[in-house]
Amino acid sequence: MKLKEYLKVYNLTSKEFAKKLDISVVTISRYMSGERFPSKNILKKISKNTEGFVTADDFKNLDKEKVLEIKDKHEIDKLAQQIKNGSRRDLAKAITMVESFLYEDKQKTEELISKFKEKKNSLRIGITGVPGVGKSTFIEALGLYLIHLGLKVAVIAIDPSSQVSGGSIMGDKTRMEKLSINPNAFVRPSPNRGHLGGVSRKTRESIMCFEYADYDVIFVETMGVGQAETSVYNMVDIFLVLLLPSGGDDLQGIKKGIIELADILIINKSDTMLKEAAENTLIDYKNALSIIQSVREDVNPCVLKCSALNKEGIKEIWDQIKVFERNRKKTRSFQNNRISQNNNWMWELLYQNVNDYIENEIKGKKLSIEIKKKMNEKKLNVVKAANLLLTSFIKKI
Ligand SMILES: Nc1nc2c(ncn2[C@@H]2O[C@H](COP(=O)(O)OP(=O)(O)OP(=O)(O)O)[C@@H](O)[C@H]2O)c(=O)[nH]1
Ligand SMILES: [Mg+2]
Repeated sequence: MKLKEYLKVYNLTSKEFAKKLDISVVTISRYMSGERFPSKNILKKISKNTEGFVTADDFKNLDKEKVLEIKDKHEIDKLAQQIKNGSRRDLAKAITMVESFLYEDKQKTEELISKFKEKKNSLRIGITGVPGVGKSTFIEALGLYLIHLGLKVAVIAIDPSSQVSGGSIMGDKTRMEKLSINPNAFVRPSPNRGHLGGVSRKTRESIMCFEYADYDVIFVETMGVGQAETSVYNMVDIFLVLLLPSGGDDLQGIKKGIIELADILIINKSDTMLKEAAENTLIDYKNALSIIQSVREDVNPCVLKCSALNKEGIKEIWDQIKVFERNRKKTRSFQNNRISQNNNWMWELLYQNVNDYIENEIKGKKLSIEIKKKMNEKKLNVVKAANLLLTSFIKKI
């Protein structure tokens, strides 16, 4: 860890730290800027005073990094400003950068996100349901209604996408034709790259970009497969589960676990011949909810019906969402939920980064290949081999 970063975490000034080492503040500034390299003796003292987190490696190439940083920082400053000014082109550019897995883009994303301040009055809404239930049609109907109310709407549609190319295959298949061309809306299909069965690793960063660009409501549409729902649930304020009208007594193929996450269960396609079936399904789920315990403590989930296609029942759903929002803000559970989501996100990112590090920096190294060879020759058992890799590389992470 760089000394500068260490001091920042502990709110220590260079002067205070210099005193601990018994050196002048000028000297410590030179170490931090890369102008001078600390002696062995000083390095020992630094290590002792930083729980071993700041080592000799952290003082190498500091001057080179700085030149790169200034150039990139300038570019990112400009990008952030353009997003704030409402440039759609730059917003799209930022999201592409955020979604990128290139090391350089990752660094730029970190810089960009550090510029963002949390938009206090945004609302993040997750929407899930089996394929074809009408999620996109519903978002289009509700989105257009919200724009009519004067709000700006963003949609992140998580793409089932080819894991092979890693690209987005949904493209024009998002079925939000009117919303996607509205100047107060931004529809973004997002490739999932096989993470958690359908949720893009970068969805949270994209949400932040939209909020910085002053979008009021951000929808996240997920495919309703695997663990995707839980993952989206953990990044939104309100979670909606769309259901189909069914024949009556069966509670569809949807997992009970998903019902427990829902704030509102919505029976869609309550129109034409399905109207009566929708009414029966509504009653079934109302009964089911009386015996299902919601995951969130202060939530009394409810069931509503609508026809996304005919735009019926949309206002009632929005009114209910606003009731949830108001009540939770009153009890502060809304704010507390965001704080705990943020904490979980930090750990999640750490796991992801360690995973990336193993993939990119450890697996291909000569030492790893050699250890693997020894293991295959039965000269090293698998547990020992894994531990050896861990202890060899952990110092470098
Ligand atoms: N009758 C009726 N059809 C609807 C309604 N909502 C959506 N549909 C139709 O259902 C089909 C699927 O709708 P989508 O909105 O694409 O469903 P989705 O859940 O987003 O589908 P995936 O993204 O593939 O999971 C389309 O043909 C829609 O026109 C509705 O309220 N009533
Ligand atoms: Mg869809």
